[in-house]
Amino acid sequence: MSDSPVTRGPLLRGVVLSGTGGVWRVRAQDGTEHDVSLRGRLKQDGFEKLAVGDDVDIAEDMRGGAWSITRIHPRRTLLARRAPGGARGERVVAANVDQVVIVFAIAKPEPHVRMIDRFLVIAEGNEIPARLVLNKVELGDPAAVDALAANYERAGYPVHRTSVKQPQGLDALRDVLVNRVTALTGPSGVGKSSLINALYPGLSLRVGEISESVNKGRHTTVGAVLVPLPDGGYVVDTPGLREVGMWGLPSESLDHCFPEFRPVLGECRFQDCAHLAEPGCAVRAGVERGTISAERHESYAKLLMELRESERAY
Ligand SMILES: Nc1nc2c(ncn2[C@@H]2O[C@H](COP(=O)(O)OP(=O)(O)OP(=O)(O)O)[C@@H](O)[C@H]2O)c(=O)[nH]1
Ligand SMILES: [Mg+2]
Ligand SMILES: [Zn+2]
Repeated sequence: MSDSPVTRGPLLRGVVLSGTGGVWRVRAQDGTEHDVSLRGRLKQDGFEKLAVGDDVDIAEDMRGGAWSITRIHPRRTLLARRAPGGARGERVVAANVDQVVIVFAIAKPEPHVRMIDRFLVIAEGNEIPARLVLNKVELGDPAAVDALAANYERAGYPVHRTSVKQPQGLDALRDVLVNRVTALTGPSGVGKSSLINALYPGLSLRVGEISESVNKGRHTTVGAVLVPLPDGGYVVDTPGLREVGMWGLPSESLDHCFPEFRPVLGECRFQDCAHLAEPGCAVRAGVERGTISAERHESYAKLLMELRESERAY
């Protein structure tokens, strides 16, 4: 590159914490943080695709003291919002997210099962493991908590029962955040910030507020923000996930996003069974037998209608 500066400070490896389009904040393995830009060649290679969570090499430009990204390492995972109709043109929310942690409250606000299932489908659609946190359990009748949890445990999701007000379940939750990149999500008021503050008292992290305040400012292109945790790992705050809009998942793939359906998906009488009213449907048979929760199946049906509608509109 004719205009490439002659860089050559030592290379540092780091993680992209945030970005505003041109300048990215990178946290190196030694804990130092740098504002960096993409170098000419990487930029030309189409790396407007660079995302929060990317694992990169950075180097200091010895002429100007500016830092730039010299290499983007292969991604483990990709949390992306697909274009409708299954077209390519996806919008990357964050790279290298290891898990999605979905927080709901037992009460105040009441848990909305359709919304829980929607978050889970987003995780499944991106092939990222998910777990559920039921917070404010001290407000609920234990039997009701168990009944709600059972729907998800039966589907194979780990469920954490937590309370910030009458502390419980906090150590177990901290254990699963350590050394992983976690997209923490859930509706407003369920206690996401309270949980993080209870787990990491020194951190005074206000998950949600960070990206919201950035997004309300001038830099509307800013998506997720990665927040380093004191004992290793990161929490990603993803405004894109919270909106839970249309993710462009092809409607035919929705059944695969319900893990408890998967074992029987080949057994329906019709190969293109939508698991609604078709005769010989193995999924509905599972609902009748009680191996698949009726609530989950109902969510599936609602989400399917939604996806089909958006496909028609597209
Ligand atoms: N009773 C009870 N209240 C809680 C618990 N955890 C959090 N809260 C309260 O719930 C309210 C909302 O908590 P936040 O932590 O701000 O919720 P949030 O999920 O971060 O909400 P947003 O930032 O709007 O997305 C606060 O008044 C908290 O004190 C809990 O375990 N039990
Ligand atoms: Mg919050
Ligand atoms: Zn079927």
